[in-house]
Amino acid sequence: MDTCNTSLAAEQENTISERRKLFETQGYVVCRDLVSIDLIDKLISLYKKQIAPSKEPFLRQMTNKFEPNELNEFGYVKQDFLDVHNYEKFPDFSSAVKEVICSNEIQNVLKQLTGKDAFNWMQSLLFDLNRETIPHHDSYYLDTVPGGGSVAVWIALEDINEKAGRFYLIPNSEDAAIHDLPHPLWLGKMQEYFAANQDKVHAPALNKGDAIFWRSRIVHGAFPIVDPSLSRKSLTSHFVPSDSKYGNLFYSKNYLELGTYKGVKMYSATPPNSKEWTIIGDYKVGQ
Ligand SMILES: O=C(O)CCC(=O)C(=O)O
Ligand SMILES: [Fe+2]
Repeated sequence: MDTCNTSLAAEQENTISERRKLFETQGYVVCRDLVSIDLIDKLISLYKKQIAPSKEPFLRQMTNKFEPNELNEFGYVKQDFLDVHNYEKFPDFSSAVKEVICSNEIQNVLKQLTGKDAFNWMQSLLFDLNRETIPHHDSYYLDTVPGGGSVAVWIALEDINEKAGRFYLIPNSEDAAIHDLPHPLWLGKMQEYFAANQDKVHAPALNKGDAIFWRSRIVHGAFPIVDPSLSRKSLTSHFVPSDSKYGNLFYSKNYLELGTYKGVKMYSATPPNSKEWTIIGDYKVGQ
């Protein structure tokens, strides 16, 4: 368990300091067999029993709205699930998410990679299907203030078939951090950067329990679906060091504190059981 590998060179085991160096230079590390399969099985079983068949509206990152599930012809939910750690009506499911994210395995790697003692868990996002995420970096949306300090993790909840469309990253892509543009223009610049750096794009094959940690300004996304009958179950989470301010390129944000789980401070964009997207205390950087 817990073998963090390089992504570009031959994937060899790394010491903690080598991992940290890779995270700093390349901007991400792939960690094989990091998360307990038992914890993932529990999470997926609750997802299949309680969440996928539910008629409840769930908060979606893509639309910032609460919407009921839409299933594709193979029975997979098309939309994303935002802040799955904050499902008050499904406490067992949310606990299973917390068990994964607050596990020593995840929390220790966060600390090892950054040298920070503690992290605030700002967001979680579960996918049943590949959403074909377009190239972007997270700092535009979510980061420390000043930026560059947040860390994200992507966890494979099943063996990911290449034809489901893999998650990819571009090593050393901080030079793409095109700031202060309106969203559509910025996304266009991200697409251009992706097209110009095709040869560098890295989409590691990931199996259930593997995880990738990346820094907030690393460009990433997901390749298109080749075989629509395949699911692509993943769980991501975003963290800021507890000694940092939270926000993004434009704002500091005061998210809602949800309490602590296994010593990890949890936050969410919305109060539990709300029916509307709520922005809590957004204010401009410097005000
Ligand atoms: O899983 C994906 O396709 C993208 C997830 C992502 O970009 C994120 O969580 O920051
Ligand atoms: Fe992202």
